[in-house]
Amino acid sequence: MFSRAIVRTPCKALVEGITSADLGLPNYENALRQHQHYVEALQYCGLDVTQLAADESFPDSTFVEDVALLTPNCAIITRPGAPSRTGEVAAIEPVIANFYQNIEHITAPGCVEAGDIMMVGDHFYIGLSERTNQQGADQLIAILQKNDLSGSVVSFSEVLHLKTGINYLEDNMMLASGEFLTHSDFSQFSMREVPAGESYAANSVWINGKVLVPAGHPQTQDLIAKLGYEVVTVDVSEFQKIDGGLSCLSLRF
Ligand code: CIR
Repeated sequence: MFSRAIVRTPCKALVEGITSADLGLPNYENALRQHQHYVEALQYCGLDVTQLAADESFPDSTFVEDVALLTPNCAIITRPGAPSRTGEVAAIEPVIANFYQNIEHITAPGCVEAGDIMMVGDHFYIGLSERTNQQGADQLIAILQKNDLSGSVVSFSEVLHLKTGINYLEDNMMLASGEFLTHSDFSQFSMREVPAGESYAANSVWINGKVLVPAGHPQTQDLIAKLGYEVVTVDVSEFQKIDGGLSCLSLRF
């Protein structure tokens, strides 16, 4: 169960965020509105939300998930692999220090973005991507082991971050699309396939027995509801325009 979340208000420079999508530029006013609804959805899931002020120095700074991994035993400040995002960590550490005494760090030449990390109980799957390298994963696994947790690396090629394509819905269930459906690292889990045309909804988020699902993905909403979860839909279409999903907009702990 989670009790808290940290989010950061989108900045006006959001329109300059890194993107591979062909969906046009985000509209700032809409992004602000959608972000506020996202905060309300987190609160509805029982989380006490700390909302940080917009940081104009970093266009992608609203995607706070990538800059830290918050576990029950320790916090780990990552080292984003995107050069324009590396500096985001300095602003998040003092915030995390309000909640954690045990703070560890990924250091050069290691790179990790926590969108590549999926928690399954005490184990953390670490995707190797263009943003997370082997050195970063090795450092992270050593830190996890020191803190009575474990980690393992996952190779993939089709998406930006690991959690762009697969997310744990608890109770041994994975919600997945594409290459992850048949990935040998996840063969022990019960796979739930994201319906065709809705792959963006693979990034749905389990929070305290409810599941946040991006609006506009009715078949995925239906699938998750049939699994017995209360579905909470949130429109994050402005963030999708710059490759952001539901999970990246918060740190949950
Ligand atoms: C980026 O490319 O870094 C941002 N535009 C999107 C980050 C999305 N984060 C995530 O999936 N965890």
